[in-house]
Amino acid sequence: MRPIVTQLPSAQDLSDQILHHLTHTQGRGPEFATIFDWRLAISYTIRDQIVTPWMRNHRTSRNQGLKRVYYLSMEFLIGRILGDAIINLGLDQQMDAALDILDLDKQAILGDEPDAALGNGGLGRLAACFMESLSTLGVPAYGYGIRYEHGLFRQRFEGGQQVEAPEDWLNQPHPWEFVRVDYSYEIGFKGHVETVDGRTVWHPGESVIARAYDTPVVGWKGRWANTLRLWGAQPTNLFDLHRFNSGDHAEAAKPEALARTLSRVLYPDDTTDSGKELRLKQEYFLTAAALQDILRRYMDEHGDDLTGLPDKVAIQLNDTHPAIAGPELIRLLMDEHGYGFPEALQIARATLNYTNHTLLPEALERWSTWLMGRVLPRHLQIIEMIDAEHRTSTRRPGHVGILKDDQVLMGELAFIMANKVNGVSALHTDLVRSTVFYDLNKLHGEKIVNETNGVAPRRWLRMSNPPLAKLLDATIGTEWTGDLDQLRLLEPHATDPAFLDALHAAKRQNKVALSQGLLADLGLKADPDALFDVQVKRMHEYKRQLLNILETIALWHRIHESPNGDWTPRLKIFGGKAAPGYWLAKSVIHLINDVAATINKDPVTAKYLQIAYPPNYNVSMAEKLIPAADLSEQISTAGKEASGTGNMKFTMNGALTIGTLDGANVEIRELVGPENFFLFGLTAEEAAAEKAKPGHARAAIEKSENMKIALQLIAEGRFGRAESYFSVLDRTWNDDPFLVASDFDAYFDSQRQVDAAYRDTRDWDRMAVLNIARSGYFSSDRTIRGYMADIWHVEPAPGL
Ligand code: NBY
Repeated sequence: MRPIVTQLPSAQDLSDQILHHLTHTQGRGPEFATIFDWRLAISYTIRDQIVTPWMRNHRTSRNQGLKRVYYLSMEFLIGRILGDAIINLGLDQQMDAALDILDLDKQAILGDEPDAALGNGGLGRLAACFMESLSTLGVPAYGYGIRYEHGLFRQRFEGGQQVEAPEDWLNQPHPWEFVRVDYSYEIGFKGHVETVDGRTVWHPGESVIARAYDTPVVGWKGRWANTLRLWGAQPTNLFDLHRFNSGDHAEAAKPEALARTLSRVLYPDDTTDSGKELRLKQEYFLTAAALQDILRRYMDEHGDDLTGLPDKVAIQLNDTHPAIAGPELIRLLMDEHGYGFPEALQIARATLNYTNHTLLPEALERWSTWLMGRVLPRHLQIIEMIDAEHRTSTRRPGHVGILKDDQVLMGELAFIMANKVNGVSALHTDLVRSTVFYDLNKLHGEKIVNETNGVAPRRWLRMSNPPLAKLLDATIGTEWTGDLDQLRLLEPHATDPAFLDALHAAKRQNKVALSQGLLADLGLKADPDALFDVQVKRMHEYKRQLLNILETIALWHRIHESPNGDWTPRLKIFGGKAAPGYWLAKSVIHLINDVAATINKDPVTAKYLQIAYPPNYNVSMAEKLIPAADLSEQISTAGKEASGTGNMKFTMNGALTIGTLDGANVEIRELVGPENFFLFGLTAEEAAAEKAKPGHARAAIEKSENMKIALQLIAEGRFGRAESYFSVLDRTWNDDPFLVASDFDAYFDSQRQVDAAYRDTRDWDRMAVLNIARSGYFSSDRTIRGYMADIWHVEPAPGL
């Protein structure tokens, strides 16, 4: 392909175009413009720059008949778009200068953009990083998701307790999307199935229209841009005019109501939902719209013979949420295009792949056959056919299957319908083979592969950490941004005092910014030289925020015992939301906030220990917290965290990790070197054995002075009425399924090693350099290359 010679606009060009959009798109003169008007004008200016490569790439893929990747995900946790787009287009300097010309404050402009919070946590953020890396690598791809009107709820604290409020990002114009009224598909639900002349016909009882909203996703250096296509639901008939005119206004609006609820709100549970009909409908809505779109595009480009589909189409199912894609693709091939079941099955299986993100039994999706049969009657029939075929062909009639105890097991369905199944870290993939899919793996030995997660270095390093990015550019050049392995070039600098000083200064700059911003807003006076110890992620028992706060309490107690001791000053930062119905996680939030309130006003320990829990942790907050962290808390019960991706972001930003041998921690530790990582706790195998011992919790607590003290202080009501956390205490003493007690002493001791290590600033900074230098593996570019080679068998567009 010919080289791309796009001329970057100058600062003056940009400022002219911003003024143009301000006037002609926003309809505002500069003297009246609000920050919002300016942000939109700037966003349109940047969007214009993306549209050119976007359309060119679209033509290339189409004209050359390239194979495409389709990433189906119920979640895309994008966050803000503007800053990332500026960086990827290589326009940061020009834009800074343009904003100077216009006398605008860049941070205020960027900060005005609402987060697109269309995801819960790691799974959704992974999808967003993958979209960026697919574009960076020049792989023709579409992301398919739902255009939720309300993303993940907003969190605030009242009396230390989580209160949820609806998120409302679309109550203002969203400048990044293009609505495609021409790409609309009808999606049916319910109704009945009938066989006419040997052909099966499903007559849905209700239906909605899926309408496409496209957001271009630009990759590094603006060389390629793909489409994130989000579906919004529209009513098939606006309303029943007859009914309306006869005065029955509520009944007349019913079709509209169904449509509006379908894409209204993201389910806020980061494990799994309890079989809600609306959730199943959302999953089918996304999947059915995506598959119709994929088949339409394939037939446009390659004609009506769908047997060649797997040569041009690779579909990735992000967890089981879109796993209805298997039966739906078979349905389309059989009922709409006339293929027989065996052929349809074979085409579908060669096209679909499935990523597993969890081993937690309560998080594995299952739907009652009753609900499935009511909402998707034809699909239930097809699921029964797939199940029967699988039992016959594997000669395991009474064995592993999709249907069990009147339930449809979505993991089994996804597995059986997939060409490849992948785990998201080396350890997790091993556990996928040996636990959840033990039987199926024995039947299909080659199916499971590992693709360790990664994160996009453009957003998570270059954009979010300007002081470090600048230092890296000056030390090893700028190529690391598109080739993160180049961070290795830093290693020789680990012994260079001048470089270590510069690195220390960069980290300190981020800590000062956090102290003067977010932390000051919380009413906290943070010492930027204290150790910033950060645990940010969804609130979940297996992630063990409880272990962290109990250790904090024990430490507080120890400081009280010798207030003149040589303690290492520490700021503990927590961030994260609990699913609204997850009572235990919510009482841990309450506990952390109450402990913070007590400890933060204790004059005896003030020099040494503070706690911050800023509410409403989201992508934008992560971009501030991670670059300011010295210590990354990755302390899940071994065997429970599939991978983690926050752990990778911290490592590349020069935080050291305190962690268990879980998920990708294992690989992080191997790569950065065990001597540059604070390891503690039981292994996955030991944890499983420990859990099987009756009375393990009580036995472990009895052995641990520090744990006993922490629990006692809580029970005495030192932080608030003990009854508030009774359920937490009770569970810890009597059940403790995530082994907080068994790992407590190891964690406490490891934290004291952290204290000691942090006092040797030179050596800490040296370890930080080695963490950064060896983190290149955790670029999502590497992950995507793995999927390309092992799963999708696609190439970047020629010339990229
Ligand atoms: O996926 C996370 C894993 O916990 C983490 O270890 C991993 O790094 C990450 C990316 O692979 N899983 C996760 O975030 N899951 C969800 O957010 C989620 C959301 C919804 C539902 C289930 C899981 N659901 O069933 O509705």
